[in-house]
Amino acid sequence: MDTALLEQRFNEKIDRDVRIEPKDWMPDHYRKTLIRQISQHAHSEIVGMLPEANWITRAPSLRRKAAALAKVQDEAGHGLYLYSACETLGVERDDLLSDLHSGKAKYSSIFNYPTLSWADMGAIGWLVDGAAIMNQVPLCRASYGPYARAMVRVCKEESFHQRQGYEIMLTLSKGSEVQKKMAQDALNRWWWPSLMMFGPTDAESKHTEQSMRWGIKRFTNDELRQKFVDATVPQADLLGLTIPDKDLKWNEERGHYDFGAINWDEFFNVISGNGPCNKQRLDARNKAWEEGAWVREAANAYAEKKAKRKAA
Ligand code: BYC
Repeated sequence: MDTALLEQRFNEKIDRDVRIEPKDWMPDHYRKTLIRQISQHAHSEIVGMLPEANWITRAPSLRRKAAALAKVQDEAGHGLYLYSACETLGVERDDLLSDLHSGKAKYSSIFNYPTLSWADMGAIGWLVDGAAIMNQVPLCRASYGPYARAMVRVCKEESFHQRQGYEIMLTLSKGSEVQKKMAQDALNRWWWPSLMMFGPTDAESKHTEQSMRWGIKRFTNDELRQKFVDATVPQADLLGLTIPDKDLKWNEERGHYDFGAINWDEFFNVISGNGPCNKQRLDARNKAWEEGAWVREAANAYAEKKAKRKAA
């Protein structure tokens, strides 16, 4: 069958909202866009484990420690589902990881900020996982089957993460003056980076238009950012905390909150590798990769031995 006909069939499937599966024909650009987005997402999950893992030993109670451990383990699992989904597109996991380790591949800007206090665990769960859910629920309807199916489970776990984060914030904001101050300070530091997670404005976004046409993305970056602000402001009110934006105001006419200007210079600086923790995060991933070499070797040796025994 010639390429034009294959492309026509592919487009018809997209128009009818029929899922594209690994063995189906797909345009090269569609495949590459998926590999880029899914691998960046997978990297974000495993780099996202680092700022929180830092607090497991310092969690203030056994209950908090167990929840933090479960959350970090879930993130490792999300990384695995996503690397597996990416492999169905014909790439090798080792190559994806090597791009992460060399600094070539991107991962979410948010994980290049430091976690300075316990309240940051609350703010990350509430805001960062909250933003992740806002972005990822529509991805459960993405046009590529393995990605969409991976997202269903990821979103269920993310909603547990968001709730545990909000509960930490609730406890702190109803606690002593010092605890309330910690919660406010964490909100002050995480609010703007959380808004940046949704990516550049629609006018600046390189990939949105094509990804929307292919049903990889279902909403634009600005649409999701607005949904997040609208959902989160009442949650901050309930906590009795103040969002650090003097321009934040309900707009009766639009039926949305207006919010202040985002510092896009900061965002582009962070995604170019110059954020406060980029180097630390990549060093930690590289160290984990090197120190885990014996596990990979042992697993390979075991698999080879098993295959030989089966063949004998
Ligand atoms: N950070 O054309 P655009 C999580 C890049 S957290 C870094 O709009 P696209 C978690 C973008 O890659 C989140 N880079 O791109 C939560 C592109 O660069 P390249 C992970 C960013 O793809 C808690 C350029 O800027 N979630 O899961 O249409 C604990 C232009 O952008 C960012 C996902 O990855 C950013 N924030 O839209 C643990 C969700 N934003 O590739 C883990 C899936 C943009 O041309 N991904 N860039 O060099 C998506 O939905 C989309 O990829 C994005 C960006 C909305 C993020």
